[in-house]
Amino acid sequence: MDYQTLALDEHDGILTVTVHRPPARNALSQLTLTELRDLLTGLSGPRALLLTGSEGPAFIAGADIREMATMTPEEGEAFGALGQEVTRLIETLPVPVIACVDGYALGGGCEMAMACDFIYATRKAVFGQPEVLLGLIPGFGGCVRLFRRVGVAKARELIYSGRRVDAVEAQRLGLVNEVFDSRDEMFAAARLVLADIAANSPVAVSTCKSVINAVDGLGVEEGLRVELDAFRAAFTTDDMREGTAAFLAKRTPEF
Ligand code: CO8
Repeated sequence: MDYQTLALDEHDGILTVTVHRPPARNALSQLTLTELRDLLTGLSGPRALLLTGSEGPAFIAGADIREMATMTPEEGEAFGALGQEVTRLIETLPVPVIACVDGYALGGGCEMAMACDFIYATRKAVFGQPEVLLGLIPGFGGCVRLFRRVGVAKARELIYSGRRVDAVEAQRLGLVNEVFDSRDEMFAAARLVLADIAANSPVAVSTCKSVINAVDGLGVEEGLRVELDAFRAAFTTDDMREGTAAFLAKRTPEF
């Protein structure tokens, strides 16, 4: 399929999705969000995804302010719902997703990154939720996901102030997994970690992702129940028989 605001590239089972709107600093327009939704709905095939922005000052400079400026409340709600749907599609994809952030990840850009499993960043990356500067609030999951990553006190501070943080501070806060000197190093490291993950049972990795998503917000007892059900289900898989047999036979498993 042809996309006007996305560039796709698939290598070794890793699909790189690049938001490509350089004149608008890769801001998320209705078209971009619709294209992301169409791409991600029912996506199967790739064993992992990298989400990034076209090379330049920004990863994604947020939701499209030009479009939002004249929206009615109903249009704003529909736009927010579309953005939330995209973040949820990313979050629940059965394969690992890494955000590769090189430049500004503001507002909806930070929210897109937070929907990914890990965030890798270059030293040039800048994160923030500056919606209140525009009379808006985070609408693509920022109020829901930021405190889960950085704790409620820091999330409140960042959301109320709109303050931007650089990559090193974002890593210290727990938002970013790793910081790299260059874009190339960041992509190489992302591919390396995905290659490591690819050596593991894909069913088990995907189950871990869905359990971690499912227990988010549950109490300990309920969470442990969800984990136990998934643990039980692992015993029905060929991967579990192969993985344990390979360990005992001192050979590499074939998943
Ligand atoms: N939307 C639309 N256009 C944008 C955006 C954006 N978010 N960001 C930049 N642009 C455009 C500029 O308008 C400018 O266009 P033009 O050339 O036509 O004037 C062009 O990109 C270049 O912008 P700058 O000259 O400002 O570029 P710089 O490299 O100097 O600065 C920044 C880059 C720091 C990223 C700066 O552009 C900036 O601060 N952008 C806005 C960042 C922001 O506030 N983002 C949050 C937006 S709100 C949001 O994301 C809410 C999400 C939830 C929505 C829920 C819906 C209900």
